[in-house]
Amino acid sequence: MTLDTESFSLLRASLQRFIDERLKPAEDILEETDDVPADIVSDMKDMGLFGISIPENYGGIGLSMSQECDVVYDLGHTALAFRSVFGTNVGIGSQGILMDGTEEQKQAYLPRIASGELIISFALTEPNAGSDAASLQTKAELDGDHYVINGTKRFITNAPRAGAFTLMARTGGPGASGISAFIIPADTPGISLGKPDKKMGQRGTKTCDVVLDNVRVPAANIIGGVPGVGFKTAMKVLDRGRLHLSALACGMAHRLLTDAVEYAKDRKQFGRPIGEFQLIQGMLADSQAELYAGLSMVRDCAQRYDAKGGAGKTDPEVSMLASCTKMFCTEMVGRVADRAVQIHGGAGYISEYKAERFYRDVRLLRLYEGTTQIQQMIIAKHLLRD
Ligand code: COS
Repeated sequence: MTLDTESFSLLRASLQRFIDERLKPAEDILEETDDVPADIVSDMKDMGLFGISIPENYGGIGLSMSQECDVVYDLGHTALAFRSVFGTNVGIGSQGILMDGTEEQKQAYLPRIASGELIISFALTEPNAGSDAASLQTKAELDGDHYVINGTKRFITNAPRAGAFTLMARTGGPGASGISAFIIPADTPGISLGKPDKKMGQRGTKTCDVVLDNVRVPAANIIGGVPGVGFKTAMKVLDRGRLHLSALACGMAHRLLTDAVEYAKDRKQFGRPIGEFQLIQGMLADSQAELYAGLSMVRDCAQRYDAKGGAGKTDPEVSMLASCTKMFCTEMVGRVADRAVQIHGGAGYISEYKAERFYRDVRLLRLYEGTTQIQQMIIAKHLLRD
């Protein structure tokens, strides 16, 4: 799946314009209101952003992983909450259906996900199952041709906006092989939402608990109709998601670095712009070199992902490299953000300047879709196994 080069260049150019002309000027409104303005969401739908990763025959734009990473890199140049509005539709919410769903499920959900009519969330994490996802406790018990689901999902991105969930629950015994992935409409009786999470950063993103109390779902809502393979679906979705987030991290690193360079050229101390001081130059140069390394990893890994057949084609080597990329890029943007604050001096600690805000925003990248320590485990496991 790839969009032809000419259409892709047009898409990217109009997206970059949208980011510069509409999103960047709305960064303060986002921060103040803790929400993405409705007219921006509407424009995002018109541009097809909710469906970039969904094939054209299901109503999407059908970007390859490499193309998706380019687009997400661009989106990383502004507050991360903008991308989050459609991030779950593009990534973790929709991809399980695309990878492992039946044709009927794809037809029923993907076109509405691609258009943005339906927001879909990914519900894996629980109060007692975060990094150890295979120990999740949400239970789905068979009752005739339905499952009855009980449990609590935690930190679910876009849950307050969602019309449906891709939700992992236990249909069998302990461990990964007892887990199934369900598609669950958000208005199914028995589903309720917790209070909105108050987070360190990324204002404008929406997360909360999803509580399931005797939620009855047809057995036909298991993704692909096959119980017991939901953990693998989730892992394949996360491989892809980790690459997506790596591109986002690089975009934000570039924004932070560009802002820091501007500040260093402008700000005068000791009678000179601070950019003339070698200690400042060192921080800029380290950031640039690390960004280049991260971006090279993203591009290489995305190309390998596409070469192996794209979404859902399991390749342990590419999974491992996606973890390397996620670990490096998200840690890298943390260092770049820290230096950006440092270069801004006292102003870097004041909310009027974006360095302060983005410093908090990027902290999440090292946590979600697998912490750095989980990426280390995946990488080491691969090395020791081979
Ligand atoms: N693609 C396909 N299959 C995969 C896979 C992948 N990337 N990773 C694991 N699997 C399969 C394994 O092959 C294994 O299948 P078999 O039993 O048939 O061999 C099964 O899934 C279980 O895998 P494993 O034994 O490696 O599972 P673990 O319980 O050891 O957990 C980690 C693996 C820790 C990597 C996993 O739990 C994880 O990614 N945790 C972090 C979760 C996360 O990112 N949460 C964020 C939520 S979204 S914001």
